[in-house]
Amino acid sequence: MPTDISLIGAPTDVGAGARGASMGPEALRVARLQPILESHGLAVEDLGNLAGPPNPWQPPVDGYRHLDAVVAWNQVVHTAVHGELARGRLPILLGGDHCLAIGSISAVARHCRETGRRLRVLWLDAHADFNTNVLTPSGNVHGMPVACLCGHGPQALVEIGGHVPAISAKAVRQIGIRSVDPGEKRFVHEAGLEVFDMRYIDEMGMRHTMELALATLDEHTHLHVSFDVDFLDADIAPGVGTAVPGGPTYREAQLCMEMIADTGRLASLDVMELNPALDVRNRTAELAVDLIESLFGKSTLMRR
Ligand code: 6HN
Ligand code: MN
Ligand code: MN
Ligand code: MN
Repeated sequence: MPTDISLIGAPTDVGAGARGASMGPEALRVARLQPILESHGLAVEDLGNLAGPPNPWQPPVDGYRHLDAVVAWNQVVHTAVHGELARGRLPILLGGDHCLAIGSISAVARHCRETGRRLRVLWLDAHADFNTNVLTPSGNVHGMPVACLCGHGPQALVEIGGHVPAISAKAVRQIGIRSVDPGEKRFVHEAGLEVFDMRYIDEMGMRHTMELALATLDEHTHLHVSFDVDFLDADIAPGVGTAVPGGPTYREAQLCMEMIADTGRLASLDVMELNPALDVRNRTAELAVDLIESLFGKSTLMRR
């Protein structure tokens, strides 16, 4: 796992149904993400914020809201994330809404193809984000990134990484899922996505869930974590645009992050959907930073 980290801010909410995720990168900085990671011996460079078009705040056209702006933002994210991977660094994308995972994960997938690595994506989210323009109830592209990455979406998004599909559904493990739209549900099954939903976590526990989600990693695996902050239970993480009750508790989320850290394979990260306009005194940003610390190996006691 690289220990040189690059923070990349992507201050936009073009793919979301509520305004405010555009302030996510700054809230994570205010919550001291960089100094806290540095306190664990990591070398962290903050590249500042990417630039893209403003949010037009228009209704959907053809089942997509703001498709042009979403494409433009994902192109700059793709270039930035791929550039940092090529420099041998570990990019942390500070979102921004979750549509930007198209740019980020397509860059990771391209880097894996170029370097002969095997990709595993952990999608931590309340939502499956597997809608299409036909299935979507909202037209918001942040509900579509996994489908786009698997080749189901508008050409301009599906082709961003230059390889279609950018990833196979087999590379993905979804964890924490508890809100899936009716048509989306059928499509998730049809595509064969591996989903560890809240029912599964309730019955089997977070430990067993993560053992399965992290099974069959090896030294050639590039592990990407796409952390949608609404993964967390809405009671502990109010600062998100699409909060859903019944998510992982603080302890379950910590264990999830710690078990990912233990693999030593984490090589890129998205931190998405944090919405400071809906937060309470930056509490959700601070919680996200606390969990990211665990993801990078902070543990209560020295471990053998
Ligand atoms: N997210 N399934 C809903 C939709 O509008 O497609 C919600 C999507 C939420 C997306 O939180 O990243
Ligand atoms: Mn590369
Ligand atoms: Mn979500
Ligand atoms: Mn999401």
